[in-house]
Amino acid sequence: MSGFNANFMWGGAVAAHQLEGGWQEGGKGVSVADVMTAGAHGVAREITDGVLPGKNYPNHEAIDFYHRYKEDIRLFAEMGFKCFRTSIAWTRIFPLGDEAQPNEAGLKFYDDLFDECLKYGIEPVITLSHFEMPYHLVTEYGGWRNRKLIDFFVRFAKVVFTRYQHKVKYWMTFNEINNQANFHEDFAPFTNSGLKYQPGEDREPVMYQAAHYELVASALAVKAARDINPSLQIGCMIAMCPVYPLTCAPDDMMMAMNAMHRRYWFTDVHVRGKYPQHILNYFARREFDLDITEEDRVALSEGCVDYIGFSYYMSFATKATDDNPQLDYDESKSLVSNPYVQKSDWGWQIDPVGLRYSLNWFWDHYQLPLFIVENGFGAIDVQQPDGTVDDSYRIEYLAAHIREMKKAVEEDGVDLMGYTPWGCIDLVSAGTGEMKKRYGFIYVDKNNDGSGTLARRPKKSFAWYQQVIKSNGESL
Ligand code: P53
Repeated sequence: MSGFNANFMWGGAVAAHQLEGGWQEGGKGVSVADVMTAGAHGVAREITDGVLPGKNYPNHEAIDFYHRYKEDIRLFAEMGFKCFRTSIAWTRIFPLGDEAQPNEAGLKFYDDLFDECLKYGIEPVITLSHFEMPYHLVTEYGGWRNRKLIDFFVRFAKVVFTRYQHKVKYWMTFNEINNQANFHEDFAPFTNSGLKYQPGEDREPVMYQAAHYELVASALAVKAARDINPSLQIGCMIAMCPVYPLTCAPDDMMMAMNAMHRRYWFTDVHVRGKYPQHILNYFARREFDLDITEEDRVALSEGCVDYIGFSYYMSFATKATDDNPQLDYDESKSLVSNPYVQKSDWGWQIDPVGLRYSLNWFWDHYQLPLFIVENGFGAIDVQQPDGTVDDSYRIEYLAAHIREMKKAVEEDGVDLMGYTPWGCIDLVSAGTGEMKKRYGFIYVDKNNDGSGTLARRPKKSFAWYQQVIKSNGESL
């Protein structure tokens, strides 16, 4: 038993659009996150045609990190963060996405932000595309259904790799690239890929085409990073929700296997540089006519990632049904409730053991270093009249997950680089646009309707996580 190594990367994770605000400052362009209204559990966020008057767009101000980042990073430093995962808002660097030259004011903002982190010895970990691509690329090009997006993304990647190579070592290309496996809903296709579908359009091949262009763009970015500075480490970012069979009936097991195929082939391409045969056979069976060229195949094989970043919040369960003889997994209708686990107020299945399982699954498949770049408990926190928040349920959730992560490292021998819990400071929920779905160690006084002073205040979990880091995961 060895425990976590001495340079284990404890920290926290956020994404630019969910906390920065300042949506029009420093020359920033409109992103896909800027045209999404606030929803709620069971109420989808509305994707509007541009920014419309009278609508509530929670990401426009978010928690105003754009102006308050010094105060927030000081609090992260107080907790003892070794690293801080955020994203670079593409629209601060290329406001429209298709410009030839980057926006200096945007580049300067991230220079200052990274300097502020480094001042405290906090290493920035950066996602290039986290649900915030330029909206102009949606209206002018149809989002990632268009091959031209590859060049725009690679240009963006090269600019930021070059600019920040001495400040940022760890990068990831596309956040939760596999969320779009759930293509029947409007959310993931839009946030992942800027896809808007025509009524009646066959969505599935469009999703595979968009994902293919993203995978090629990711591979070309990895290759570019190595040319710019071989010390840069570029990872992928996968939303890991392991899919269990509801029973041990063989068909349920095959259904779960197919589900894993359909959700995680993206990882195979990122890591091994080629498509797994099962998905190629599926494309052939469904007669999808995808634009995948020989040049693309070469690019994929030359741009394999250095590590696997992933989020883990919950596990899924599935079962075979009579009306599905091929046992095809369709995320919008193949999921069932797991009777053995509890659920959050937003219906997310709480399953710490699933994290140990996921770590082993990734390690067994790929033998690449792993990085848990998101994990956390979205809950309604109540601030007491004296300003304190007792979020013991969050401490319990995180401690249970860290215990399982420890077993994966100590008992199972998984190579784990670090752990950055999601929403280390309260921020706008991606899925619902709410403020009230909180994840933070730091409470932010802001409400769903946009009211609040934006004041920051550590919760009970703040001191707890400080001890976790200080003891390198021993004191839980
Ligand atoms: P929210 C679905 C399933 C798993 C992770 O999510 C997901 C989603 C999308 O909602 O997103 C990731 O805010 C994502 C973050 C997001 C976080 O999980 O809906 O990378 O941007 O905020 C939590 O509760």
